Amino acid sequence: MILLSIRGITYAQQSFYDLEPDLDHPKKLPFMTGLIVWKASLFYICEVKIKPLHSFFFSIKFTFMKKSFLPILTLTGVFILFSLAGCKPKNAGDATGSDAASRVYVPPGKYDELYNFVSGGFSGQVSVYGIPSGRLLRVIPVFSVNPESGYGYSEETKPMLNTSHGEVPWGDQHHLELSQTNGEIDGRWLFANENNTPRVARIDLKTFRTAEIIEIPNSAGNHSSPFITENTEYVVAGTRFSVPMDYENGDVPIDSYKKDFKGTISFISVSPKDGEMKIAFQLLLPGMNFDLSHSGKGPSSGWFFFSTYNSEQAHTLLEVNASKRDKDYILAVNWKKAEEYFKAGKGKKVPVKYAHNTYSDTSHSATSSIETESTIIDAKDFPDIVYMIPCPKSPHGCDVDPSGQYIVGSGKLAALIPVFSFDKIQKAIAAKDFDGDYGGIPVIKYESALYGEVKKPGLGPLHTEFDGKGNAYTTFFISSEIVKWSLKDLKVIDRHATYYSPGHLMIPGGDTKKPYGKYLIAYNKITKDRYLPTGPELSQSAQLFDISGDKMKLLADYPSIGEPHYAQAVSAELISKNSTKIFKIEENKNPYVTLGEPKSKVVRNGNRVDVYMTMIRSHFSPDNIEGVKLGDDVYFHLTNLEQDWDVPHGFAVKGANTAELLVMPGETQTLKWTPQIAGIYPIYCTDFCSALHQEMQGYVRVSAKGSNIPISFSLGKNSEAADSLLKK
Ligand code: RUQ
Ligand code: CUA
Repeated sequence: MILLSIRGITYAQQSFYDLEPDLDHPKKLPFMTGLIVWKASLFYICEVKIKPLHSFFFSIKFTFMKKSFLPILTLTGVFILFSLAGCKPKNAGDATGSDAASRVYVPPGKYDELYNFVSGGFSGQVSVYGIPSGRLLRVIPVFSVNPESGYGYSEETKPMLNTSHGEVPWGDQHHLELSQTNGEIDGRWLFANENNTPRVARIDLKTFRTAEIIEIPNSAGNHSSPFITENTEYVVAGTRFSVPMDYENGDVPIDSYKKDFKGTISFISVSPKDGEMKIAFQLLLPGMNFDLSHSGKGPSSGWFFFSTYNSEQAHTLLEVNASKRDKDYILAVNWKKAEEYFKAGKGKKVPVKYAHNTYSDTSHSATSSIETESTIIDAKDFPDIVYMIPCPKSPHGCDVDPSGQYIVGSGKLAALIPVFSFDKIQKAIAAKDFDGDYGGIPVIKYESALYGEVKKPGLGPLHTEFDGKGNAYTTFFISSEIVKWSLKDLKVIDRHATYYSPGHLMIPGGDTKKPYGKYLIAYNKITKDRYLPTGPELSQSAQLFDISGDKMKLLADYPSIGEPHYAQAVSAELISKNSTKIFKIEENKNPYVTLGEPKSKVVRNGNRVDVYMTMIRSHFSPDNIEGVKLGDDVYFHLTNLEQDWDVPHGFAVKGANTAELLVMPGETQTLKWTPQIAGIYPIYCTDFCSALHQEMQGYVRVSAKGSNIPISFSLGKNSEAADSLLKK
């Protein structure tokens, strides 16, 4: 009942809170009134109807209802009210016209203007779209095994998914950041975070493949990541969940949160030459949730900003307990200073265990090694590294404008958007204009850091990007809209509905010094009625807007893969000119490469059988193999001898429970196969590679254990019966 009361009050409170900013937004008034009636009725059900009955039956029933139905009911209510209140434009589907169609039309055979890299959320992958067409160009496997390419299945790629917890085959990928030089996208690498088992990946944009994955120790739920500094000196990784540190005993009661749980922000250095990542140092911070971040630029270069929530340090029912305080914090981190301390040996070395995996395009294999040490810099011992700035109501997005002067914090439950000024932050620090400390870290006075507030912007601000023309665009989850406002006077200029509930948004280069303010894409969490129904699961959706004029214009909708969070986009030219077409066969250093058909062979070593097999249009060599026995582990090492762009060959063998392979020109990949039943096993190519692709096949004979059939292999050696038929 206490819980219900809290819930009821939170709803009621929230409703009034929500209403406040919108009183002078007449269109929203009926909607807001409806919302309040709706929430009040929930409150009524909770408090008035159920409380007097107070029966065991009802509390059970309500507990169940609360868990499973309440959010759905609320959501349904919001949607009903949306349509009742007419918040949704009359003809949402017709909001675009033929002009919009021509703006996104890319004629057959023509290229898109931009590459758009989109995080896959719970799919663990990254997808690549062409903009403005919205055509899906590729899904890049990163943190999840991928049946399309054999990533995570082939012997060569398995180590990429190794962690200190063993192999993790499915991750949760939220944010992406393209590498930068002087605050501008340089087209070399794409960084991706994994939340669940904290990791950061680097994708090579020559090959569109994951080149490196580094695990983050002393972290859990790596959410404020992988944001980068202006010259890609560092990629950061801030823990979402505070936890006991890996180097301390973690077997503690959960309610010892305040005492034992800590947060960290890791600075991963990136080698300017080849991009290789290394955890340089980790900042130790008070226990709370770290959410998002962005680096400074221009005047604020050398600084990094992070949003945090749960400064209440709650460890249960966070939806209520972490929303109690009026303000949480934005962290301003002087990373240059921290780096100085680190280089001067001021950090503390601690024992940890984390995996570092790299993929080589010459050996065509990954290696995984376990690192055992990390350097901790305890922020409270160094008073000039970290400062906290109060920010209303559980901030989520933490975005820095192209000039590097303004830092925007988006409080999920706030009725306004605070914009902080870097100059004012510096002045406040110099004048020690503090309001006490939080866990030993100085708290700058809100007013002293504040540039101004965007008043009555909308409901549920989440993320902000910039167009480079003095405007900011913020997504509003609850009121389902994008709001354009001016950085100069913080006035709202335009608003446009999205369908529905946008999370992140992206303007190409929108978080760099040089945004390309022509397009904006909103990534919506809920699609409901936007596409043909596909059973209980509906796809998330992207919406492309033209922002070149004063008013935003909706151009197109297209479904996305997994759940997109952040995204990046860049002019196609910057990436396409460097795209790898083939791997040179003479540079292939895979230990199991077969350099030419005459070298193909099958070798037995105890119960291990290594098949050195080649592929070229349209046959395998060898394609007949005998002498494999039950109890053998067979390793098919496939080398694709092609040296032509876009001619991969596939490989499949019946009954293989380690998937299949897709091998690129000049590459070697290995499939491990442990046959379970004696008999004849066809093998074949799975990728339609030539007119005679269906002929690209062969057989493997598997004999009983202890049989004395010797290993033999051949290509083109037909039986006499078959050859005599040929002669006829
Ligand atoms: S999040 S919808 Cu994982 Cu970046 Cu804000
Ligand atoms: Cu090779 Cu089909």
